[in-house]
Parts: sequence; structure tokens; C-alpha cells
Amino acid sequence: MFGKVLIANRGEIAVRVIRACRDVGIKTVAVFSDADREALHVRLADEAHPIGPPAASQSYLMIDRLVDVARRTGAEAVHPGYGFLSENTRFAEACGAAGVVFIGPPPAAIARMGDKTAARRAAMDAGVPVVPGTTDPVSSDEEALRAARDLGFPVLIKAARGGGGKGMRVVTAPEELGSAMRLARSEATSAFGDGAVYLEKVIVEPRHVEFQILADAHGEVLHLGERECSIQRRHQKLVEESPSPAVDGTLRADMGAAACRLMASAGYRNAGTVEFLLAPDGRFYFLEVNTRLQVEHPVTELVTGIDLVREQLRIATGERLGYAQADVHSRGWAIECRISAEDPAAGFLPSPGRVAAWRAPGGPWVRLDAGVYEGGEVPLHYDPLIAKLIVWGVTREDAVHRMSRALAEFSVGGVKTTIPFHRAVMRHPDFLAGRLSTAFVERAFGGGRELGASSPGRARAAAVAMALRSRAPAPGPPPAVDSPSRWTMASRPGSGVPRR
Ligand code: MV4
Repeated sequence: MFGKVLIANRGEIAVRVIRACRDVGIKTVAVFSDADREALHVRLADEAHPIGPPAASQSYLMIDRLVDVARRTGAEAVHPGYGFLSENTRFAEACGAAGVVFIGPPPAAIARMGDKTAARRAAMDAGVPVVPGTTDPVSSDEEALRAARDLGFPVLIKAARGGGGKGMRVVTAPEELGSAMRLARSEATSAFGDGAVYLEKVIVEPRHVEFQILADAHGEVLHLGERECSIQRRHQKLVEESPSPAVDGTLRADMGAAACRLMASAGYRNAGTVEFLLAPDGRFYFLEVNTRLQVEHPVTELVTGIDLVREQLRIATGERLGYAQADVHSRGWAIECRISAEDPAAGFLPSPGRVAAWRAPGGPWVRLDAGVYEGGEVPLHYDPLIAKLIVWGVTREDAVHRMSRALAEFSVGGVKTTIPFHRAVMRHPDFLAGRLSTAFVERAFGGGRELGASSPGRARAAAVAMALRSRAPAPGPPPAVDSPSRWTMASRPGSGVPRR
């Protein structure tokens, strides 16, 4: 096993990786920007080194600086976490060139899966169902129109280098195609530096179901079951669970085998996720591969009992997984709520500042992965995720009740958080019934639009605010402190500040 690992990240995921390292006796090296001098991950690591100014582009994204810290400190491996450089081929290559193990897949696998049309072709070659669409990027509006007529409207224009919904445009009729192509291309160019786009048929009201994969260096590829991640807003997931209420044993075996076939054929190694759309008719379609540890990995850990970060470390050293698909069992139900420093009653407006009060939930089968502590700062420069609350229950109903109880105990002062939103989700009839789709948040809460939006948007936002205020189960209000004065529009989605 490695003696020392550098964690090229911050916040809750850096803390999560430090803990896994400490559990197996590995020394940890943290890195921090000027905004993170007193951050929790810096305090918990064995040593910590500055890497630059607050802007991620000048610190957490500086490949040479990170590799240099690894060399200077004698770290034998680098864990990239999620976001930042976790899916960056050049970073994985730079680590390799410096003789430092990148704890993740080979650079070639990152590159292949980063190209969505190449990933779709790999899926087709592996016999994995993909959404009907074009095999390659479309080179002209005429070609796009021909493809769209073949597929039948509505169609989706997607960025070839995309992901996360950026550069995605729905086209419902031929006359909309030209302008949608221009918009999609320009969005793709500014977001990914590549204007290539392709077409897919639209799957209406799908669920987002993804499979956790582990692949070792000896050719063994296993799946650890699925996560349902349909509860999201503007492509940011809010609640995840495992298993999915929509997946039975037969479907799980089919989808899991498909996911493993794809990863095996791609020469994948380490932890990864295969995303699918699950249509209301029960058909599933490959969407994309995430070549990193994901935010929502803990729900898989709680139902399988497998420490995914420990497995990542073992795989990276060349160890065998040492167990087979038949040895992987899922037990009970796990749910995760993402707690962000955002105000759900104001369209999820970011709310940075000092965490003046922090009363954390606890008790049996309650896990809190936090990146902050009482008195610490939530800087404006990064993703607003400050903690993940994850619970386990024997049944889904048991897990939902436990999550409600834990959310009722959870009290944060100084910054607004998404805790009230999650309390409302946990008592929503559709959520309780497991009736989920990617339209859930929009339908149940009006999408939580900004108060300054269009008039129907305002009406819905007011309804959200009311729903969130209608019951406040927290035992005592948090103290009112520090207003979020430092937060600016700069940290909003679309501003170019990287989120996940
Ligand atoms: C789709 C789709 C419907 N049909 N593709 C959004 C993010 C990107 N990774 C893929 N996305 C979608 N692709 C077809 N052919 C609907 C979505 C989608 C979505 C997918 C997963 C989770 C949430 C979503 C929210 C809106 C749209």
C-alpha cells in the first residue's frame, strides 16, 4: 500500500479521502488555496501546502504546482476527488510522467469517455443500448435536419464534449433547428472549446439511474448496484438513493451486466459510473460514463458495506479486488441529501459566509460527510456543497423517516442551506411513493426559480417559499448572524465558475 497520498481537492471530498487513507495507515498531504488556509481538510491532513490564490484556475486547477507538491513531499500517489482535475487527461498524464500514481482510470479511458460520441460508439460496440441518434457529430444544418427527420421530433442537440446538460438544446420542429444548432454550437464552444454537436431522440420524463463500477488491473470488472439520482435541479443533483425504487432484480442484472461489458471493453480501471436514462416503459439507454469517484458514492457504500475510496487505493496499487459479482450484496436502503450553502426559498441563491452555528445530526445509521466546522468559512469561490447527510434504513420507508429525523436535528447558522428544501422533499407524496423522474423538482417545487424571474416563475418561487416555511421541524431556530455579504453573482451557474 502507498505510504503517502496527496489529495488534489478541498471540502468534504478531501476530508472523505483523508479519512480512508487514515483508516489504512496512509499519510496524507493536503493542498489549499489562500481562501482555504483554515479549511477542515487542511486541519485534518498530516501536512498541508499552499498552491495559490483563491480562484480555482490559479490553485486547484494548476497541474504543475500539484505535481510539484507531490514530488517535494514524497507522495507516491494523487487522489483527485471529483470536479477540478478529476477527469482531466493531462493531469492523469502529468502524474504518470512524474512517477506519481493517479488514483483513477488510465488517461486513455478518461479521454475516450470524455468524448460523448466515442463513448456512445463504445457502448454500441459492447451491445449496450444507446438512445437512437447520430453515431458521429453532425457537420451541417442539412445533415442535422435529415437526421432529425429520421429520428422524429422532438430531438436533442448535445455537445460531443459535453455532459452535465451544457450545450443541450431541445428541438420540437424543423423550423427551430437552425437557430438551436447555432446556440448549441456556441454554448459548446465556450464551455468545452469544441463546437461539435450530435443528435439524439428525446426520452420523455426519464429517470436517471447510474451503476457504480469497480475494475481492477487484472481484468475483473464488478458493479455495486445502482443509484437513483432523478431529484436534481438544473443538472445539479439534490437527493440520491440506492437502490432505485424503479429497478427490480432482473432489470438490475441486465443494466449491471451492460455497464460491466462497456467498462471491460473500454479497458477501464478503478472506480467509475455508467449513467443510464430509464424510460417510463422500463427501457434503459446508455447516457455517459463518469470516470471519477462521484459525490453520491456513500449511498452505495452504506448498502454494500464496501469502502469505495479504500477500493480505489487498493486498485491503484495493483491489488486484486479479491471478490466476485456474486459476493456483492446490497442490503436495505440508503438516501443522501446534499447540503449546500444556498437559499432554496430564493431560487437556490448562493449563501457564503461564516458557519456561525453547527448542530450536526447523529445516532444510528446516520452519516455526515462535512467539509466545514463551526466557526469556519464557506468561501465564495467554489462549489457551495458543505456537507452530505446520508442515512441507512432496513426499508425505503425506514430510511425516509430516519432522514426526516436527522434533518430535523440539523441546524446551521450564519449561512442559508438547502436543509429546509430536503425536509419538504422527505414529506412530498410523490417522493414517498417513489414516483420520481428528472421532472420531479420542477413539478413539485416549480424548479425553485429565482424570485426575480418571469411572472409564472415568481408565482412558483413564492409557492416553494411557502411550502418550505409551512413546517419548521428544527428544534429551535438557528441564531441569526453574519449576512452573506461576500457572495456575488459571480458564483452563479453560467458564470464560468466551475461547479461539479
Ligand atoms: C437526455 C434526456 C432525454 N433524452 N437525452 C441531461 C444531462 C446530460 N448528461 C444528459 N441529460 C439528458 N439527456 C435524451 N436523449 C434528458 C436529460 C436530462 C437529464 C438527465 C439526467 C438527469 C437529469 C436530467 C434533467 C434534464 C434532462
